[in-house]
Amino acid sequence: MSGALCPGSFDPIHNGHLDVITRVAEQFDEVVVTVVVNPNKKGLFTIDERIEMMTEATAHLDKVRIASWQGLLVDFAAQEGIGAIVKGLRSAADFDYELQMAQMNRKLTAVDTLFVAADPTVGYLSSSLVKEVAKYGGDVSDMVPASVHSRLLARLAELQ
Ligand code: COD
Repeated sequence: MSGALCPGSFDPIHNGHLDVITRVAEQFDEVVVTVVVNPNKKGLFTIDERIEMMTEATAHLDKVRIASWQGLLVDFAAQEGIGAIVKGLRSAADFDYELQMAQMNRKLTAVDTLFVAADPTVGYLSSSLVKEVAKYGGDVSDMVPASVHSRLLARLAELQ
């Protein structure tokens, strides 16, 4: 069985992430979507909340499993017996950042990184922009799954 890792912060998952995950699931037998824990960065949502939202948003995708990991991603790939990391690319800026990580990961182990070009309908999305727009009252309801939207509005209201 060939598997792929789709890693990220997913704080929170948005429709650009979901598009990439859906397309990767069409190409691989199993996709392990991995919330990477960064202990130095406090997100808007806890890791458990992110996992819950991602589990709900991908419930219709049979081949997708949600996991979390703290540490080097290549160690998680080795633990899972997975040889491919798949990332979405929105721009040349993403490419510059991702290429360096892909080469480092290749140097550390034999893992390959594959890139999926963002769909033009959702390629402008990032978790930070979605949070910023929602914080100032902008409508992000068609940028995130419905359950994420309600949790996002509730969390922002709590913080006010
Ligand atoms: N359309 C398509 N793809 C998108 C979109 C969009 N609108 N938005 C984001 N993406 C892609 C991103 O390019 C990325 O590939 C993925 O979705 C996740 O995005 P984010 O923003 O949730 O996550 P990032 O970029 O913060 O995640 C970075 C990682 C956590 C994956 C990275 O830091 C990592 O691998 N850390 C583990 C520690 C490690 O191994 N460090 C050494 C690296 S060499």
